[in-house]
Amino acid sequence: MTRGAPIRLAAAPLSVLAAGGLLLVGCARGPLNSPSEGVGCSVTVQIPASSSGLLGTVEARVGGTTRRLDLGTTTIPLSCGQQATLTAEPTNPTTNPFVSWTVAGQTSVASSVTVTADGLITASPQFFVPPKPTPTPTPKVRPSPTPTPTSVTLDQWLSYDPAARSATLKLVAGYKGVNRGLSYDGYSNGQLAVSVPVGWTVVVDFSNAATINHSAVVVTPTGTSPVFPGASSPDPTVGLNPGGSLTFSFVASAVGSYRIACLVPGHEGLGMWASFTVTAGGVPTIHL
Ligand SMILES: [Cu+2]
Repeated sequence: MTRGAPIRLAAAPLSVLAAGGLLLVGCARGPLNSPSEGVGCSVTVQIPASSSGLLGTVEARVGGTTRRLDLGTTTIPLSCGQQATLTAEPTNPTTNPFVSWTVAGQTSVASSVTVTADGLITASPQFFVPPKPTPTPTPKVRPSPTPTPTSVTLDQWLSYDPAARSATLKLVAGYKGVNRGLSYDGYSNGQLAVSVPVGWTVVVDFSNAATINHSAVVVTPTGTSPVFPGASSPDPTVGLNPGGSLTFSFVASAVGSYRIACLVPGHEGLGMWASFTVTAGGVPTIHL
């Protein structure tokens, strides 16, 4: 058969279809039964493209010939009045079961429908596509707030923790041999002046860098005993051995002007004392 073959060959379409061609003799006019030419009858099967690919087998049987259809749009010319049976079988009935055929605007839930070509018919199968799971929103990571510094370091000798209301004072007796070792942190005669707010805890890291024993005690200018419980290195009149170190702590529980003095006999009088003030408020300070 050729395109010039007689028009009304009712039997011709099937044989041509079987040969895989689409050049069918129309039922109306012209050599082609193509919708693009606006002539004749056909069924156009549209299988929507899916990201999942073809979800099932779609076939069109015309007469005794079955043709498998692929994704997209396939127009099968028919003789007007000719029937075509459209079948859709899901590849995976569990996840993508067949839903319906839509033929000429009407819906059929049967997986196989027979249409009679009375014009340009469109048909489309639908397979169930499970909805995509809602993506779990990625929890927004909140930028952690800049941590409040838990400790403020004023210098190498004094730091404090406002939240804990605690100050740490490093006292090195005889540091660098200042005042023949009768000094704290390199200062004597009250040149080292530390203050803390009342109620704060003071931790004293005391070490002895001198060649003789020394101690450290919070006293009044003329006192010989600690003004706050615990505000003394042990056995202060004997003192800590050279090279030794220890820690003691106390609560600065009363506002006032005090000293940190060495109570090894004679040392305070030779200048081995620092100024220690308990203030009514504020934050710890150190002056050198
Ligand atoms: Cu001393």
